[in-house]
Amino acid sequence: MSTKIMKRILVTGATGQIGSELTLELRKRYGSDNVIAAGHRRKPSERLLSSGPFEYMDITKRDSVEKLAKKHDIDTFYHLAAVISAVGERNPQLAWNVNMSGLCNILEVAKEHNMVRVFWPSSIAVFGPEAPRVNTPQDTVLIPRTMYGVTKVAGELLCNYYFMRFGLDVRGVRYPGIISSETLPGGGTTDYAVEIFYEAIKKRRYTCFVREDTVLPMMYMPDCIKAAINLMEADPSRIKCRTSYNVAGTSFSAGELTEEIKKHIPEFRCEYKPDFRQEIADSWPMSIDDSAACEEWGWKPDYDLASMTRDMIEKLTKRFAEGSL
Ligand code: AKB
Repeated sequence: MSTKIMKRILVTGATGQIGSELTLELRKRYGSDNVIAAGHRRKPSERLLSSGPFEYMDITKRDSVEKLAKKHDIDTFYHLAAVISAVGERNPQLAWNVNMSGLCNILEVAKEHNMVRVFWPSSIAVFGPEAPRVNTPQDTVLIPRTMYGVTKVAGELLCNYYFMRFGLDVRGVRYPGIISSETLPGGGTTDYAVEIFYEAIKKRRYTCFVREDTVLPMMYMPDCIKAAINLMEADPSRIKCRTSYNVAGTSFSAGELTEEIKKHIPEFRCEYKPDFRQEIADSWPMSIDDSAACEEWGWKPDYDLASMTRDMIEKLTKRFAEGSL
């Protein structure tokens, strides 16, 4: 197993919710010019553009991936580009194409160029209603009901295959819903847990697309970034799981989130009008057993519902006052 050092990193999906913040953190750690941000459709923010190199790339075209890898002498991929759950249910063919051919291209180029390491995020969407919903174990039955979940299960197996067959150092985590104050998520089932904050600040009202009693596992962005970086920087001998690790942040219901926001904004009101995303939410875990990640590479989240809510409200209030929300 490679003990070579990661020096030149390409982040796919760098304009997305996770990519836009992870790229900035990687630039701080590895040097601005050593972290290349790649995006496709979404316009990159001023901060992303001014802090280091940015390139357009079509992840579904192997040539496009190969060209950038060669041009920038890339040795590490953080492959975040994906179509997520709700958009994937509207266009399953697109989700299959982007998620599977994208991952295949990344793994092939990484293998062919003898790269040091690949990070690829899986999701709680790998689980379906047959899996235990409380404290969902690392190893359990994976029969997802969404195309996004299908591509994550297939992707996990593919990553494991490239590790076993070619010795490629691929690492991944199963992210829960991610809550963040910089970039909005792009069409997931857990998006309500981000939108609710934006609307609470802007309008003091929100119509939530899942029931009040819907409980899902969530994670605040600083923990999300910490999970990716800690896993990628862990000694290879500590990584026992090559499909993807369960990682937990904090679990709460939509109603509990509303109550927590009301502690800061007492006039805030939330209505609940479930749509097609309710069925997806009901097929996912309510909480996650992440003991393997904790024991093997020292995973530990920093934020709970109260500390995350406080920080989100502080950050979004500032952005609102500056006119950038
Ligand atoms: C989604 O809701 O689709 C994502 C996820 C849990 O992977 N946030």
